[in-house]
Amino acid sequence: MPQRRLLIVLAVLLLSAPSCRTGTYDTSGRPWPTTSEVPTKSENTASTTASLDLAEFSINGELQVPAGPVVLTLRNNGVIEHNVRLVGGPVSETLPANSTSQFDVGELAAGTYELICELPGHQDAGMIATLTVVR
Ligand SMILES: [Cu+2]
Repeated sequence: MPQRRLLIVLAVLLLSAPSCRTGTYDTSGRPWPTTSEVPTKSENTASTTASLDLAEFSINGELQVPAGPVVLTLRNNGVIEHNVRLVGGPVSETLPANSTSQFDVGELAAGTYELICELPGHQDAGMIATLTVVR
């Protein structure tokens, strides 16, 4: 009776499979990893974060970063609003006094870049700095 034997094997498999799975899921007590915790191949280069302080009228802070993706954490310590333009590249949002903002400037190759505040008169008053990107 080979067919009957096969049916018994199938029945045993069907009955045992759910109980195995239940044990594995319920006793771990740990959440499954979310997709954000599993890096994809295109995201395996972590971006560098550098902090810059804005004021009347200056741009100071971490002005040397390694080549690659760069995010600038801007802090406006001044009493009026400011922004930051990577000359030849993107511009940040305009920050009100006493606020912070993340400014993703993208991927930077080694070299020097000028950072300025674009609000009228601010660059001439001193809001200009050189960001050095090193290999
Ligand atoms: Cu400014």
